Amino acid sequence: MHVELWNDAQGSFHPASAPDFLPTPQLQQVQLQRLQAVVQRAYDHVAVFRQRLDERGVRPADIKTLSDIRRLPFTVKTDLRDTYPFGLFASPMREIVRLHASSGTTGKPIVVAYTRQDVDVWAEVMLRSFAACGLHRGDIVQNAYGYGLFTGGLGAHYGAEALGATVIPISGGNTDRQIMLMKDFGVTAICCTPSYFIHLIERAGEMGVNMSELPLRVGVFGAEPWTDSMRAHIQAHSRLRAYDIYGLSEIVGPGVGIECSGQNGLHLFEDHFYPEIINPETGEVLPDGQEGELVLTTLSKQAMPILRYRTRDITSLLTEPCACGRTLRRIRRIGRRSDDMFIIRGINVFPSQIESALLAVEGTLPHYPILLTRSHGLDHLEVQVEVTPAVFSDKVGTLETLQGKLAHSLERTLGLHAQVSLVEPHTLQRSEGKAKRVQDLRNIA
Ligand code: DLL
Repeated sequence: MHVELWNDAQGSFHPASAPDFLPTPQLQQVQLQRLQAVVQRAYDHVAVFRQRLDERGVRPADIKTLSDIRRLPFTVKTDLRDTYPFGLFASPMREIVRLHASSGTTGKPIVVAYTRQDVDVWAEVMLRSFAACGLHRGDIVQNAYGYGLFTGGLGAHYGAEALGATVIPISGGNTDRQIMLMKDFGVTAICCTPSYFIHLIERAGEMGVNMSELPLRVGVFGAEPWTDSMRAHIQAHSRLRAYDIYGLSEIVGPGVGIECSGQNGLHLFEDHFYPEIINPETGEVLPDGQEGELVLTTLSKQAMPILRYRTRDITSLLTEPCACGRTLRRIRRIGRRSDDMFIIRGINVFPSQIESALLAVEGTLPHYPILLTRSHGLDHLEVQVEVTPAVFSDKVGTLETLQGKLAHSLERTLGLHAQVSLVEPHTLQRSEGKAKRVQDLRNIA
């Protein structure tokens, strides 16, 4: 990790000497060198990439400028599914020190891998993220992102440790304990999903703890879309400033981009992740400022380099320079996606996963409206399921058993609890075109 180079004699991190402030021509030089190396690596070690480049008649040596990136093929989520589990790895297993996983579009998760150097780069971008929102040594960081296969917990953990902050690795859940520790340990920063923090505010109120009287200064919130009005709510009910952090497992996890004190767009760590914005319909690259789908290329990943990954997240690249002085380009906050994935309690869910979980149980029909609501800051997922006439005419006990089986199947597939409501045959509205399965009543758009 280069972080040592950016530390002062006391070992404190100095953001000003990090690449965040490189003059653009120098940054572009770094990007080009890394792009050339990563394309070569992907070509040499990953059969899918080699085959796709060969099909287009493109050789790694053809990448002579940054705009040559447009000659490379896109990578999409299903490529990770189709090569499950290890087909995109560019390093042998003995060099891979970590695996994480995230929801795929069907039952199988997508798997991502890191070498020692990848883990260090990840810690570096998370450290730079924390520094951008004003954290430093001496801060006490409560990390309520989930630890485990999800990238949130360990990603934030390593970054906060690299910064030299004190980390409380509490993970998600256990709300009352979160509040007790916040109070007793004098926590100054919290990392979690914004919806969970809203829940924490509410529960604290019930427990007689006034968030505004705690020393909390900074919230690092992400993993799901949230609006400026949610930010206003959070900042009005606590003393902290709420910062938006963005990332995705396929690229690294959290730490792809973060807001600075300007809270006006997220700086991308583009010395490691190269951004483009495309028209999601045509794939055409759009000029800066125009809204479209964010495409990212990993510039330094060893274990799993990804070329031009279509994130499905809709945003635009902001062109004006930022008052903070960072030269890293910014993206507008992400409010929606171009596919049907939704995020509930930080967990990514595709309707297709719900379908396969339901159809794995006998006695249901493939009509299943999905209802998302929020109460007391907590997201709630309800799936209505139409049962077959045969099951319906059966005894009440049969319906209850079926309901239990469906809930269990959903929980196993999605990793979260869903309420299952059974309805009579032929009562749910049939769609006449593309089924709009998800009704999101959480007021976050
Ligand atoms: O959610 C990584 C992460 C952890 C980011 C903690 C921030 C904090 P995945 O589970 O792979 O990774 O989900 C990635 O979540 O493509 C977006 O659609 C959405 N997402 C993540 N951060 C934000 C954000 C992590 N700040 C998917 N705003 C991404 C809006 C976000 N959407």
